[in-house]
Formats: sequence, structure tokens, C-alpha cells
Amino acid sequence: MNRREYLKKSLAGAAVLGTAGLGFAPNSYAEAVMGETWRNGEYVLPALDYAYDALEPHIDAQTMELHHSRHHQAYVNGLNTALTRLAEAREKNDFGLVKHWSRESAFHGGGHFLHAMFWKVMSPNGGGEPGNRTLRNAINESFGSYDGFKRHFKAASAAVEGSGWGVLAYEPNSNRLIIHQVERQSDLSLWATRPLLMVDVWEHAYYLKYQNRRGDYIDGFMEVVNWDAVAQMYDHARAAR
Ligand code: MN3
Repeated sequence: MNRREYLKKSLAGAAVLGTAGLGFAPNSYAEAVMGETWRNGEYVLPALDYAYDALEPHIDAQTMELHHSRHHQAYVNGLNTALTRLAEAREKNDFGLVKHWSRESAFHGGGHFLHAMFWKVMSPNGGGEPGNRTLRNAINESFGSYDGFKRHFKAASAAVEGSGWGVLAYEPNSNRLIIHQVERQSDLSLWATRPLLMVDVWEHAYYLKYQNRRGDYIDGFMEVVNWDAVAQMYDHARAAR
């Protein structure tokens, strides 16, 4: 197969998988963990792999629709705007507002990518303990047991001040897993870790159904965790070590 045939075949394969788009390599880490977040030169809202009501009763349909179609879309728009303004700044050689737009790009970029992964780590067929042995072993080695992990993940996520995220991540230096409390999603881009499982604990993610009972919401979230998706993220994260 020459290069042209190979490219043609790859693009056809990508189209079948619904991931067509130049500059979006199939089987990349980004595609595996986030879906299609970028198309035709701009960031886009990735489609969900399930219906808005598919995670009922743990995550309600109204919250899912608002969260995906309004909140996540706002991050996508904010990121595109910030990058456009930064491009204009380069063009005009006027960096007077570079601090503002850099912060905006980090905040909205953090929001876009974390939400894209958040949708992936949930599934109507989720919950229970991870079936993937490599991931299960890593959790046992890093946290002593699955129960130890679950208690730690819930406690850390519930204790995030105000708005933020609880994140299970792969730490490539020690080759172990670690739990983060993210209080500012814009800071996530600074870390040398690759997120594997994230729970959105901003109030918009649960308030309609759970009000101030964040712990109950986290329990509900654990009932829809898509461990196969997390295992896939873990594979890609380690492969890119
Ligand atoms: Mn959110």
C-alpha cells in the first residue's frame, strides 16, 4: 500500500468511526479519552455516546442536557474566542490583554477538555468495580484496595472547596495512580499527569437533583462510571509515557 492509499484508507476508516477531520488522528490519546473536540479549525462540542436520560436515576436528564448543551458549549465558545483574540494580538503585535486572554483560554480549555472526558467516563452500563485487570491491579497497588480508592475519591471530591473536580490520574514518574482535588480547572493544564476519571462537583452538575448533598451525587456518579473507558484512557496514558 503506498502512502496515498494508506491515507485514503485511514480517512475512510475515520469517517466510519465518526471521527473524520483532518488533523484529528484516529487512535490518538485525545480521541480515545475525549471524542471529537476539534473540527475544521475550531473546537467543537463533542457528541455524547448516550442519551441525556440514559444515566437516570443517578444523573437526571435535565441536568445532563443543561450541563452538556449550555455549560460545556460555553467553554467551547470561550476557548475559541480566547484563541481568536490571542491570534489578533499576535497580528497587531498588541499584547496588552495577553494575561486576560491566556487565563480565559486556560479556564475554558480546562473546562472543555475535562467535560469531554467527564462524559466519556460515564455510561448507562457503568458502575461496580473495574473489570480490566491492569487497571484493577493499579488501583490496588496505589490505594490498597478498590474500597480504599472509592472512600478516598469520594472524600477528596466532596471536600473540594466551592466549584471544582475530583480527579483520578496516572502519574508517570512513579507509574502509579493519584487522586487530585481540582479547585481551579484552569490549573489542570500545568500538571504532568493524565486524568483517568473525573467527577464534576460544580453545583450545576448535581444541584437540580441533589441540592447540597454532594456526597449522594458522588455515590450516584459511581453507579454510572464507565470503567472500560477509564481502562482505555489508562492504556493510552501509559502508552504515551
Ligand atoms: Mn460542569
